Amino acid sequence: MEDTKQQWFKDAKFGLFIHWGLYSILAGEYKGKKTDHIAEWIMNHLNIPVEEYRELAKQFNPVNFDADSIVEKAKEWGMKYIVFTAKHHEGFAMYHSTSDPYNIVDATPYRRDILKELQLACEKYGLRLGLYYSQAQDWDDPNGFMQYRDNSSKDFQAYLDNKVKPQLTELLTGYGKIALIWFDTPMETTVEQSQSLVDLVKSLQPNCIVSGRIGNNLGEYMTTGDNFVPRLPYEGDWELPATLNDTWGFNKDDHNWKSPDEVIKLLLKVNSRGGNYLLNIGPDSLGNVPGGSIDILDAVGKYVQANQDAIFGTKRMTYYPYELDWAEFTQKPHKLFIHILKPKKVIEVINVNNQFTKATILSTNEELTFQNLVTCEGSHMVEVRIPKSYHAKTNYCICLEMKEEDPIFEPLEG
Ligand code: JFZ
Repeated sequence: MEDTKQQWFKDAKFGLFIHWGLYSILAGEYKGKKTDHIAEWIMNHLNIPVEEYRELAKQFNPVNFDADSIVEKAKEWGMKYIVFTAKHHEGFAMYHSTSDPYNIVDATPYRRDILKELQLACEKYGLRLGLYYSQAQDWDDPNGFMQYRDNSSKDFQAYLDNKVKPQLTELLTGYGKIALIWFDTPMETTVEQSQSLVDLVKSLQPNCIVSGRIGNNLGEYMTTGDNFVPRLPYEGDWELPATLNDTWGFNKDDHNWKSPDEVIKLLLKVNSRGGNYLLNIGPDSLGNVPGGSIDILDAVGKYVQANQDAIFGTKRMTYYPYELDWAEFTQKPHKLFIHILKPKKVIEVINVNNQFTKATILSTNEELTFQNLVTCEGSHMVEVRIPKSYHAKTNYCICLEMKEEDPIFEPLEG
């Protein structure tokens, strides 16, 4: 394996995104009006004036927030890194900013530095800590960009110099090792401006990775949109940020939770295409993580723990020209993993021309009967018999060992 500072990112596979800010207090509704958009955008979508929005800080008192238990859970779920919204578009700092009093310590009754607590918990449980920082949009700063508004009179450079750079410096000097900065929505940021932020990050922490949304192609990995999975394995480093319902920030009315099965399938799809799955939770105004998301993640975590060997240490799949609704594949040298997602009695994988030497249920090591076969059309396939006790089961993984390093998938002919 190549040894780069970004190797941890290539190996991470699964991370926890945390969207949390003053918008969590509103939970999707302001003065009787509901937003039909993602909840952290409520200030923008409902046109809440800055002075009114700022008042929210005075009631932010998330007494139930427990960094330790969230990070402990993330570890249990198999996640390797956390990305926390240090400052979202609303402009409020969720850490003790010394350059701007509009922050969790100086502007709220809570007065605790949430980020410091997350840092210590991450160090305790061995997870990496990354920070979301909205570098272009800032709806609180008169010179920060605001999408869907006229930004032409703004002095964006002044905002970068007076707010962004001091805050990035605080974040990269006060909270230990920062694994990555998750920049977002660059809008009209110029190449020079993006570059100056990259330079600042690297001057303070050379190993801190910069996300694709720094803009101007200066990021060190690609980020896709919510739940957008590339069709083909993607060669570079990439990450799919995803919600468990339809919002990032907490919305009390959004109960559109994905099922654990959907989430497991998505995780495997992302991993098999060589990416990391950054899955979001949105704590509420008291710091509680919605029970719905905990339940899903507990179920997903069980799959991940039982099948670690087929997730971590895997590499981007050799391209297979079929989509199977009952399975996802992952691979490692000399191993092909078939994640079984629908009940099966026999499985057939066609157009694969390897010499398979052994088949087992990954989590129990139980050996399975299998055959390398040639079809009447002359293409190759492998057939594996599933033991009776598994016929009704879903979400288990079969490990096929093979002589060759990689699967040899035959191209489609006709
Ligand atoms: C951005 C934010 O505006 C949003 O609030 C949230 O933080 C999310 C993770 O990131 O939203 C985007 C930005 C870009 C895309 C999708 C959502 N995109 O490129 O598809």
